[in-house]
Amino acid sequence: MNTATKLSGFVLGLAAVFGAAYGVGQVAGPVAPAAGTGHDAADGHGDTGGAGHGGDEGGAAAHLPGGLLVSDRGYTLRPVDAPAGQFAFQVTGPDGRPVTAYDVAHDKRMHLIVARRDLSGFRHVHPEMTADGTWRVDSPLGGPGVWRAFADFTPTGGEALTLGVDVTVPGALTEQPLPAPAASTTVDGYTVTLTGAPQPGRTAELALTVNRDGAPVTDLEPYLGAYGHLVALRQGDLAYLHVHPDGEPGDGRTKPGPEVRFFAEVPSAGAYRLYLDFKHGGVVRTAEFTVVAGTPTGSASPAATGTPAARTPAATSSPTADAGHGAPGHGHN
Ligand SMILES: [Cu+2]
Repeated sequence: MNTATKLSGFVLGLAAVFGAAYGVGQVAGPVAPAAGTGHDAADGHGDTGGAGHGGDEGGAAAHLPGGLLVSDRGYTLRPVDAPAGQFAFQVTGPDGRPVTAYDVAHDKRMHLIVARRDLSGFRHVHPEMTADGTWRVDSPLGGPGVWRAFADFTPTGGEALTLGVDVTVPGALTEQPLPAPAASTTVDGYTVTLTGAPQPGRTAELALTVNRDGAPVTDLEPYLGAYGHLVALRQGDLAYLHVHPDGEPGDGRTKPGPEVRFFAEVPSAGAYRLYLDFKHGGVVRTAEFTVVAGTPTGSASPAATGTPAARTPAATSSPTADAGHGAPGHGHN
C-alpha cells in the first residue's frame, strides 16, 4: 500500500489526478498535453511531487489515466454471465484467480461506475460480492449502446486501481450529443452551479454550489464519507478521473453545503463530462456538467485558477476555449 498517496487524495484533495494512486507526477506522460503546456506541467509536478511514485513497476500503464485498461498490474476486469437485469463481474489477480480481499475506500470495497460511450447514462453503484469473488448488482446499464464499466477498487495488499471494460447492450442506438458547456444544471429541483474550470497540467479549484428552490442547501448529507463525489470522463476515450473534495464531514472545517470544493487536474485539453453525486433528504442525485479544459495561454498567472473568471473559458484570449463551442479543443494539434 502506498498510504501517503491515499492520504494525499483523502485529505488534501489531490486525488484530482487521473489514476490518483499513481501519483501526480506521472499524469503528463503519453497523454499529450496541449501545445505550450510543458512549462506549466512542470510546475504542477513540482507542487505535488511528493504525492508518490508507487506505480513505477507498472511500466507505461503507470502513466495512463485511470479506466483505460481492462488489465493492469496483473489485475483484470472480467464481466461474467448474469441473469437478465443483473450485471456481474470478477476481478482476477496476478495468480489468475478471482480476487476476494479488497480494502474499503470511500466506505465501499467496490465502486462500479458506468457511462455510455457517448457520455450519457452515468450511474455509480455498489455491487455485493459473493464468496467466490463475483460482484453482482442490479444492472445500471440504461439502454442500447456501448457502455464503459469502471471498477474502482483497492485489492488488499495492492494499489488502488480503476479498470474499464466495454459492455454492449443490443438494440437501436441513438447517440446523444454531448451537452454544451454550462455553468449550472438542474436535477430533481436542485440547481447546481459550477465555478472554476479544469486546466490541463495544473491543479484548478472547482466549486459546486447546491441550491434548492433558490435557497442554498446547507444540510447536505455525507455520502461515502464526503459531501460530494465527482467523477470526470474525457470525451473520446472516457479516461476516468475520480475527484474527492477538499475536506470531509466532521473535520471541523468542512460545511455541509451549499458549496463543495474540489481540486482537479486534467491531463489534456478537451471536453470532459463531470458527474457530481450528492446526497440530500436521503436521496443521492447526480448533477452533470460539460466542461472544456482549454489550452493554457502560457502566461504564468496561476492566480486565475479558481477565480470567477475561470468559470468562463471564453473570457480568456484562447479561441480554442470558447465556452459556447461545445467541441473539444480544436487547435489542439
Ligand atoms: Cu462508489
